[in-house]
Amino acid sequence: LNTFSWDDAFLLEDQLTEEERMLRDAARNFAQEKLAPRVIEAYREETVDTSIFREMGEMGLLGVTVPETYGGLGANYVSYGLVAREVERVDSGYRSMMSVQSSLVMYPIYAYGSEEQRRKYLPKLATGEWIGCFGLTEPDAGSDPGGMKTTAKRTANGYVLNGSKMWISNAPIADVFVVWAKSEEHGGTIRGFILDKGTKGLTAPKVGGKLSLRASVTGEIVMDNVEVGEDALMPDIQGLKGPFGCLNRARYGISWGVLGAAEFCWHAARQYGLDRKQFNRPLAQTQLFQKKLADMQTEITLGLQGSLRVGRLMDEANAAPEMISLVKRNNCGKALDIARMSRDMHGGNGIQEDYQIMRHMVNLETVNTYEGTHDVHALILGRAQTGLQAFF
Ligand code: TGC
Ligand code: FAD
Repeated sequence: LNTFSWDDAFLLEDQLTEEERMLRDAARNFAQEKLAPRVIEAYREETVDTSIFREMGEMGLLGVTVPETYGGLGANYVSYGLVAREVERVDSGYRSMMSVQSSLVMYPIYAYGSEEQRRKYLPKLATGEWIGCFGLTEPDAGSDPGGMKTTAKRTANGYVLNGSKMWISNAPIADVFVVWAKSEEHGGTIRGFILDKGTKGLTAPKVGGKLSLRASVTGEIVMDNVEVGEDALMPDIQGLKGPFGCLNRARYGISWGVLGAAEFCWHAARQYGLDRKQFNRPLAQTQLFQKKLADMQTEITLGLQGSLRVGRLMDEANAAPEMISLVKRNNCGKALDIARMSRDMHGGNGIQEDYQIMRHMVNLETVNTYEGTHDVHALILGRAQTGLQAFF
């Protein structure tokens, strides 16, 4: 029998290809060298550093799965997940910036857009020269996006959009806005539009007062008679399956990402327990402490295997949305539990910014809520196994 690697219990490493490991290592080095040194201050001061997009673009971390013809990396979904894990090991907000750009802006333009739209937007989004955002949620339509009020009405040359979106990552700094609206011309069906910053009537004020995800900026999108040409409509998608198709990819990436944050909290708790003595022995030499470490190790190991399995199925085009709900829900909930446990195991130091645990913990509160709350994913899984839908 083999020796046991405490931090890679099921030998995930052996299940990756050489290419996947190389990209993962590059993402890890980038995250540790470029992102980690600035995150504590960025979080405290709630400042968003837009140069991060260009730096991520240079590293090839934007649009990992988008074909190279459009500036992407043309890599697989397992690679995308591995990148999310490395970025979120530093901060969920940085992963959010990366995953909105990749899965919620570049993916729909690639999958649903016209050739002109792909050529116009994707290369600049891939380099990070342009920043994108994704507007689905509204003040009165969160878990139930089908209840959105934003409308698109036909004009002689295109469409006029009215409505407002709420809680939109990257919106205040965005150049490109992918927004979803009910189109009168299409009988009230939801359609996707690409809006450019600076269009008359389009504004994106910042949402203030956030106590979570402070290194990533969040805003509203206000559309007051925003007139666009026909070329703003993404031609190849209709209905809620448009935004959900993007969310499948982002939710999958999150399932890996949160485990990066959880691993940070677990490793820190282990080290803290080895270093700190109380009652004349290391904290790590107590049964309760070891039980908590074992729980963390178990959940992270199982969660990573789950995400890897779903990633491989995505790469074979054999994944179902419910599989993604399962790993998004499980891994977010478990990562949040692990961060809370690690906070506790650090005692008073657990609330101190230098230890970085509390920041991960409060970030994970957001990640457990966005892209479908923990309970909404339970209802998706409940519907899939009973055939009964319990949303309303
Ligand atoms: P439902 O009747 O279930 O479905 C309507 C249509 O959509 C299709 N569909 C999907 N297609 C692809 N992938 C999926 N995952 C899909 N889920 C549903 C479905 O087949 C149907 O198609 P058709 O052709 O028959 O019309 O719709 P519902 O209104 O009953 O949905 C209920 C529910 C709760 C499942 C859904 O609304 C939901 O998932 N709610 C959660 C909302 C959400 O996740 N919002 C995320 C906003 S974006 C965000 O948070 C970004 S944060 C990013 C960051 O910073 O990292
Ligand atoms: P609600 O839907 O009002 O839910 C409140 C509570 O009720 C939750 O616990 C929920 O689980 C529960 N609940 C809801 N319906 C049911 C039901 N039928 N049965 C039982 N319980 C139910 N959205 C975007 O479009 N783009 C973005 O870029 C984006 N970024 C975000 C960034 C941040 C920092 C945050 C906080 C949110 C972001 N969101 C974004 C919005 C996010 O997706 C929503 O907050 C989320 O979908 C939940 O919607 P809600 O906040 O309206 O909560």
